[in-house]
Amino acid sequence: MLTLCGFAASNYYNKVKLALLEKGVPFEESLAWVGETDRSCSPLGKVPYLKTEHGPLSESAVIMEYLEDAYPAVPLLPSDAYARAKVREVNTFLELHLELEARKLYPQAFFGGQVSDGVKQKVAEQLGKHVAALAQLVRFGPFIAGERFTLADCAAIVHLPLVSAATKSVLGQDVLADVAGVRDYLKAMGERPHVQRVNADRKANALLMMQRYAR
Ligand SMILES: N[C@@H](CCC(=O)N[C@@H](CS)C(=O)NCC(=O)O)C(=O)O
Repeated sequence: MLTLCGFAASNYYNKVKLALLEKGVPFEESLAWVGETDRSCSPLGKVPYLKTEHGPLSESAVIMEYLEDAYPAVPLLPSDAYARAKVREVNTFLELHLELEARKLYPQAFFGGQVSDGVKQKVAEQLGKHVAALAQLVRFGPFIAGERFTLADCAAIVHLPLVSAATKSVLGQDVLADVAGVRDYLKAMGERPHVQRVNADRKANALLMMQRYAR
């Protein structure tokens, strides 16, 4: 049995959890807060990490690819090589160019910290360019990379709401507000039963996390 380790308020944890649920792969969850992770499984102490019968795996993108290879029955990538690459392209823009950039705002958006004006200005500039680039790639047809639910949807569903919330809160403007189709897409994805489970668990875990920080 696979064990997904981390905490359900984490977007990267939830991306993998959603992939496991959508693929119908049985798994258990094991709560590991940042600072309490098993470094023999996750060398940088990041979550999520996955315990498999063969040993541990860290880095969510690697875990997603492993799940595709090891559990191909319900694929989250198309079979054609170019189509697979196009899904990975959308995924890379979402994670590398949007989420990682917006993440610089999270200390102020979600953790009561402060981000300097210099950082805010740089992030706003970068996200302006990167969001326009992503808009060129997304399909919403009805899924983010086309006709099928893929691993790029797992990423979009967990990352896009955070990018919106962080930029709205810290920059005063949701950088995704003008991207046609995002709002309807997220609404439609939110109706999927597995997304609803992930979101319910996320909310419960976020409360727990706040209580921990308040101690
Ligand atoms: N590249 C990593 C990023 C994961 C990540 O940043 N996780 C956050 C929680 S959402 C974390 O563990 N942060 C603690 C840290 O970076 O030390 C992945 O895709 O798994």
